Amino acid sequence: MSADKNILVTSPLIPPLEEFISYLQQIWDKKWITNNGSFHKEFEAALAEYLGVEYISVFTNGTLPLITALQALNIQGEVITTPYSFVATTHAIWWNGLKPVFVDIDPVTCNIDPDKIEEAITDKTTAIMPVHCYGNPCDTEKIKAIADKHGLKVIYDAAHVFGVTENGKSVIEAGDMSALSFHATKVYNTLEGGALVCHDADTKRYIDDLKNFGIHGETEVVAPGINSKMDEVRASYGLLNLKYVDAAIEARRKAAEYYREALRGVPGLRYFEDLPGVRHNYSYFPVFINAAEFGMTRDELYFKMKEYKVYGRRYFYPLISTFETYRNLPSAAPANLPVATRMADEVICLPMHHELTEEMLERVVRAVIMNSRK
Ligand code: T4K
Repeated sequence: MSADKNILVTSPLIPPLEEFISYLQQIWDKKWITNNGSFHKEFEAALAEYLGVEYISVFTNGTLPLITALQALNIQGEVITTPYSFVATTHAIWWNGLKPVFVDIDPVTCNIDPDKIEEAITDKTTAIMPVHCYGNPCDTEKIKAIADKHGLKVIYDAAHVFGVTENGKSVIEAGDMSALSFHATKVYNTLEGGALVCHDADTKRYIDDLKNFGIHGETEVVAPGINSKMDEVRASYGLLNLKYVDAAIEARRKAAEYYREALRGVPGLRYFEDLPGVRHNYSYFPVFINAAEFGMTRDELYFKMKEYKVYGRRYFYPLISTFETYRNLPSAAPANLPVATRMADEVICLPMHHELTEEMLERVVRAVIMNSRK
């Protein structure tokens, strides 16, 4: 009985060590360890196929592709975004010397509310950076219509949608570019890593230059790029991990099914159902606590759960717009972001990963229910 064991919010997908060692052996033999090596090339091709996209560039993490996308598209002035995300989304805008403009979210998906985007557009707006939060696809059609009408670029923060499809199509095909994260805490990881998806060979070439200091060929530097190249060790690990990700997503789906069944009808507790036509990846399992109906506040529940050694996380609280760097922006005013403010105050992400056993799931549910009025 593992009653004393901590149940953490996530656990990384790690490939079998023996298989990884055989890949390492090949790297050791070749003595080619970074700068577009053979595993890097093989990994990009395998990823493109797995994700159903044509042009993808791998990076050292998920933040640098966001920063690089803004540079590759020469974005200026103001960028419309969501406050309900990991802080890297807004930091990427800030690192480019651009002004983030926060727009409220939709309570059904926790994604930017497309109906509120147009009122935030000014003559300085050049781009929109939405997030497919928790793996729920944004309303990409509506966002595209607004962007086309106003001549804006769209860069999706696609950190949470690895492998997610909508009506059979990869969600990361939407927009001008999409940035993925392969961090340890994600559905799929390369230790640290990320990628940028674009739509044509010339743009991919330019992105590949930008992630290599802007170097093109041997003697030319086409732009002030950064060093964000993935090394051979991580590329080989990523290649290997692709073999195991489908099984991991299936295990997550079963965990989500268990939670939904066990928590159905708990007063004051809400969770997402699968969206129609979407193949989800179950990257997170957020629940939202209405204190009056549930019987305690989100924070009370969060700390009570810890007493049962169940470690949820309050993703995404506090809102990005409340951090010191951003809180004085006019769009950061809580009155401008009522839905995001409420959701951030109500959310707990329950443990969600591919190794949760039925016994662990039961313990999580018990820790939640014991503290509700049910
Ligand atoms: N955009 C979005 C929407 C994102 O969510 C993220 C990252 C990014 C962009 C940026 O992508 P990257 O540059 O990171 O590739 C984590 C991650 O560091 C971050 O990648 C992630 N989002 C964010 C939502 O969460 P923390 O501070 O919560 O991580 P930490 O260290 O507290 O770990 C959480 C839990 O995971 C631990 O309780 C145990 C488990 N864990 C973690 C690690 C690192 C493990 O079991 N093994 C591990 O190796 O930020």
